[in-house]
Amino acid sequence: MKKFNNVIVRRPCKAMVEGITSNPELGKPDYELALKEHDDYIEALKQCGVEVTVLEADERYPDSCFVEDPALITKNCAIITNPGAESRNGEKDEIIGAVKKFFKDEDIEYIKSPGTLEGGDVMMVGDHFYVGRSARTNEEGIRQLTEILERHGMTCSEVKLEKVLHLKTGVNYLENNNMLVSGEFITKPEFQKYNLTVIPEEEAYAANCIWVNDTVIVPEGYPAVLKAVQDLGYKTLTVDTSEFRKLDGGLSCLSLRF
Ligand code: CIR
Repeated sequence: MKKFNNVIVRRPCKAMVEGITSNPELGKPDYELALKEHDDYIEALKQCGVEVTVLEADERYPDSCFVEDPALITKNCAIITNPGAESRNGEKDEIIGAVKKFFKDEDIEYIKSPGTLEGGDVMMVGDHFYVGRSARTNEEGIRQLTEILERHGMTCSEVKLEKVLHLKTGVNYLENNNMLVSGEFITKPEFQKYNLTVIPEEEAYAANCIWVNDTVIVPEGYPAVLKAVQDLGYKTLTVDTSEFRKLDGGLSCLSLRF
């Protein structure tokens, strides 16, 4: 099934070495290697049949390659978020130009302060959106998102997060009722209706896989997850994301897919 035609990514900037991390013990990202991994990521997306828009690196925002957070794109509207991380908040103004190439002004919505929201907290399952209440996404942000989605014919429900950074750090939907779950999401009542694949603790990072037009891109180096996804019947591609992992980032964070 071809669902996505377009993807937006932003090149990593040199300042990424100063990006936010909860895992400083992994060390600073190697910028040159990050660029190579980003090239591979773009190539994998192209193999999934999408047109990739590549935005220029923005040195003012160390985490700006994680374009999933300042915007949320749905089939009916685009939503510019209001990132809860202070050093990232300005990224929302820099993604608007790219979004405007695909959406008319009246179809672009905005999350406004005091509401905060980051796209990594939003998981799309058909016309329903699960949104994680996290350190980055607050109650008012969720209220505004719900109102916007309902106005555009979609629905939304909240998932409380206890441990992970973003909702999609630990749970991802692979279409066809298939969902990858790790850690705190394994037992969430709202996910029990899906065909759950439980990700082993030692490969938890790889819960962040992305479905792109019937291919699933899996981070390189997680054999149990790769096999589980292949056993579900998907064609797979792997991309090494080692340098983005050092900043708590994964495959979904690096693109907007629509
Ligand atoms: C941050 O802490 O905001 C970045 N270092 C990582 C963002 C990852 N984005 C995502 O999970 N959607």
